[in-house]
Amino acid sequence: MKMIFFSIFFLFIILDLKAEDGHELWLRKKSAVPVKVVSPKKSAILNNAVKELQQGWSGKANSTVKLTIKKDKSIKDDGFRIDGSGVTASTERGILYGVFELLRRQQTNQPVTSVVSNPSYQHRLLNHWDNLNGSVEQGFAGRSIFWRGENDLAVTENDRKLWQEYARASASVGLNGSSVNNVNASPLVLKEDALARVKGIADVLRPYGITTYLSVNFSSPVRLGGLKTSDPLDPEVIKWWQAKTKEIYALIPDFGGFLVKANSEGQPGPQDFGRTHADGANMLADLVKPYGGIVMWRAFVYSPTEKDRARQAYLEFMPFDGKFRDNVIIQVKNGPVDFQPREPFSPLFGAMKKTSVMPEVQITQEYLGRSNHLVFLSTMWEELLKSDTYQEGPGSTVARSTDGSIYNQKHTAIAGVANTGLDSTWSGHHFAQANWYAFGRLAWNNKLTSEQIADEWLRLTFANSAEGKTKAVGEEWERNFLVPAKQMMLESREAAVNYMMPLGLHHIFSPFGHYGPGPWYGPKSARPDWTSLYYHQADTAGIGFDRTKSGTNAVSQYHEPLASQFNDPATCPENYLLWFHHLPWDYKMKSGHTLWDELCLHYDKGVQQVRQFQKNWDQMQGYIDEERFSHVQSKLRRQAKDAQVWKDACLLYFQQFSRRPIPAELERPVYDLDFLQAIRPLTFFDQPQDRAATPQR
Ligand code: BDP
Repeated sequence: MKMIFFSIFFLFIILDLKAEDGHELWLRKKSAVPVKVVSPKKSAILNNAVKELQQGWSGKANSTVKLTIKKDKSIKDDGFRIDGSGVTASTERGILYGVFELLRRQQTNQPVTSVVSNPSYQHRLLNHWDNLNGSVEQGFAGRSIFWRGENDLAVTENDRKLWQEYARASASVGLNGSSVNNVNASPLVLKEDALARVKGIADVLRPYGITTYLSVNFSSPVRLGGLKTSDPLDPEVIKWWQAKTKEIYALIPDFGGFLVKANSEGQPGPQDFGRTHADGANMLADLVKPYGGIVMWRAFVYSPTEKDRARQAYLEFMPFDGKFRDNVIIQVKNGPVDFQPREPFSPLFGAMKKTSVMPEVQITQEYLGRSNHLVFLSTMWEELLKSDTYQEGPGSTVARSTDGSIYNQKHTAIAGVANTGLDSTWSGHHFAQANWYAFGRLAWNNKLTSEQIADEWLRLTFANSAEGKTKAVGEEWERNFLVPAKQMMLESREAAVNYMMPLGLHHIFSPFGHYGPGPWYGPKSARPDWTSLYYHQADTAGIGFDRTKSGTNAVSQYHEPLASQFNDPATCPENYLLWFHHLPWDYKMKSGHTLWDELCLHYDKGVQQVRQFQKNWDQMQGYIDEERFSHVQSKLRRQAKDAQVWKDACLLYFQQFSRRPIPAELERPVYDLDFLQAIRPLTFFDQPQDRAATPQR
């Protein structure tokens, strides 16, 4: 008897824990009360909206919620109005987003007052860098959710279930597009059998209002079609793309369009045939236009011969401003180099006034500790969106110059490089889910604060997950979990900048996977702009990349007053100082410290911040379920080790040039430089106890 009792007891615990493996993201099952929903008609999207209300209603029991579709001047695109009677929108998608917003408000204890909400961007996309063989470029959460193998393309019930969960999660934060394969695109994605799978994906995403897009390889006409050239002006090439486009739209009538990485990092493009980015983009744009499709053409270009990588996209794209079709959107990474822990905004924002320009941010943490480090990226994107370009006077923020507020763009859009994979957590770290969530929320409303986003996400993701009732949601839970966890999230990106690359330093990674430090990396044989030495330029005279007017003059790509501000070390914001300046080690900082001392203080602070996260987290035990608690705890331990490695590696390496002591009050390095230069931090410190492996699906 006792035995049976205990077995049942343990079974309950197991079930309970399993329910909180993180797979349900911010959409954990809620205890709903009955609600009556009046829907104008039956349709795939509306049925989902009704289902969400019935599953998640926590308002007054037996209320009636009316869903109304009608034209209304104040409601745009996918927007909606919520009021006492229900949700009104002009599209079915709008109803779905309104329903999710209504439920979110209920679940996060926000007042459900009358509200009209319109999205900041028309197209809100996740870009999946997923390969057909099932691997994910810069993916740190297991294998692809979309692809298993080039010869394993049949769609299974499991696929459909997972894609549905994915689509629901994305829709719940307002996202409406997914490009489902890597920008380093295999031509094989356009083969008949692969397209059949893409149709399978599109059919599952559609009922959640998600449009499907594909990345295409510019030399597909040669590599797949057997043509002699992929020259975008060649009539045969155009014919080939036209037939392909027709084939795709026959399968997927609401297909969104193409995403293209051309003449970048070895990818083929129009320049291979003496043509321009505009020639290439316009050719594809003309073909998808009759179907209402768009082309997102990436501006991520740089070559080994340009003296400053940060200048290249601007130099290459500005001459074509106004030369692109109105259904081409130039997709620009947030910063001029490559998703570094901190970069100033790309000078293309606001500068291309006659072209649709969309920001691309990276949700997957390629340069921010992968899925090992807790780094809430919302603050980074908020910083980007609020950056003032001054292009049309003060207040011309990146947000306003890309969302149609300033320029008359035919299309507005934003993309985030996804962090999803088959890991049961989806994102490899429970807190990395918050970055997917935050991206969607900011794409919907680029004025939201990270504070609000973190607050919502924490409540939705963790509230009432503690097994013991006493610690479940309430004032105590808010004080002892919500507040410190939010604080940690909001501080986490700055902490990562501190222990990795403070004061404007950038791209000083180990060549082994952009994970650990490698400020020493710079073999003679390597392409200079793929070495750390190129970016930090440290010598006995000082440190930093001189992009001033007397350096590479990258500053002049910014509108005044920024160009002058960045050009002068006295007015350049200190967090961009070494991005724009090469300064002596004894340069006096605003704090009164020398540059060297300030650098030491930042690295040390970063380590201290992560140690504090650990201490705070430990005190949160019991306020959430044990499974997720201990997973995060183990990840934080790993992050603390990595932060120490970063600090020691960078300070000991740079000290060889600064020839100055580490300030006496700071903790001393614990590793030797020789040792750190000899290891690969990712694998060396990947001890089983720190791996916190989560099941793969
Ligand atoms: C870099 C990544 C590389 C991507 C590239 C891109 O290291 O894997 O293919 O960006 O954005 O950050 O195309």
